[in-house]
Amino acid sequence: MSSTPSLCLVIPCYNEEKRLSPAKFAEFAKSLAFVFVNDGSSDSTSSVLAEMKKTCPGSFHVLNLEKNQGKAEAVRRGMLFAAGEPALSCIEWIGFWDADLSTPLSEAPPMLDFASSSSAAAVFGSRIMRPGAKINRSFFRHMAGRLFAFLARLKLNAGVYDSQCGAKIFRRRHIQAAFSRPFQSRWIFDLEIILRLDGRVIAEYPLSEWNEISGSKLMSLSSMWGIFGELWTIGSSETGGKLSDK
Ligand SMILES: Nc1nc2c(ncn2[C@@H]2O[C@H](COP(=O)(O)OP(=O)(O)O)[C@@H](O)[C@H]2O)c(=O)[nH]1
Ligand SMILES: [Mg+2]
Repeated sequence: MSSTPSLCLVIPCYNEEKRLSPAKFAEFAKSLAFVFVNDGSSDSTSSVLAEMKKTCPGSFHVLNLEKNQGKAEAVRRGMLFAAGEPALSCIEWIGFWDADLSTPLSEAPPMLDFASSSSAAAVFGSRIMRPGAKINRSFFRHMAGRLFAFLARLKLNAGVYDSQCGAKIFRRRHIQAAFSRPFQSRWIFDLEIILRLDGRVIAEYPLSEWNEISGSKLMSLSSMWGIFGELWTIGSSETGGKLSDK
């Protein structure tokens, strides 16, 4: 791996003092740059991040949002920060990655190689259950994900296997198209990104490993209703609510 990072990952952090693993991020500080977005956490996330930054000042950047804005807005702000930060201006790929490292950071370098050798504008991590891959996901979540993908195809013509995985990377020149405007949805902004990138190639990278980590702040039975409800509403102002047939 080269010493100049080619990939910067934005890590949205909301009350992550217990789940953040400074050692795991430090292990990748030579090959990756990180922008941690502290989204108005009320626990000690901000001091954990400040300590982490001291250990790797060149690779770790911290953006503090005063009030909690939700994952979509925290990611959006982090992506725009990374794209505009002079110290990161040589980095061609910028992405976002869940703080709990459900997708281990060891997936990032091969995903970047895959992306760099493609013509894709964006590459999404995809939790495809296949021989040899360690995808540790509950049966319920897996089935909910399959149903969601089916409905997303039906409603938006979004033919993507896994739109909701929290590991996605983007070529720098497409970041404005995907992130310049605030998202309408709270849970499924990933689908809004797909709609915004209409006409550009989005590739899916089959992850070798993904682990369900407890302590989810986004997913509950009640949020499922919100998620399916948002699917029905987000389309209306994004490219007429449906991707073009290509
Ligand atoms: N900024 C922000 N991030 C959040 C919020 N809720 C969850 N996240 C982040 O979103 C990512 C995924 O959250 P997680 O709780 O693991 O949800 P999961 O997708 O159900 O596993 C983590 O990086 C969280 O810190 C929130 O309100 N604001
Ligand atoms: Mg999680």
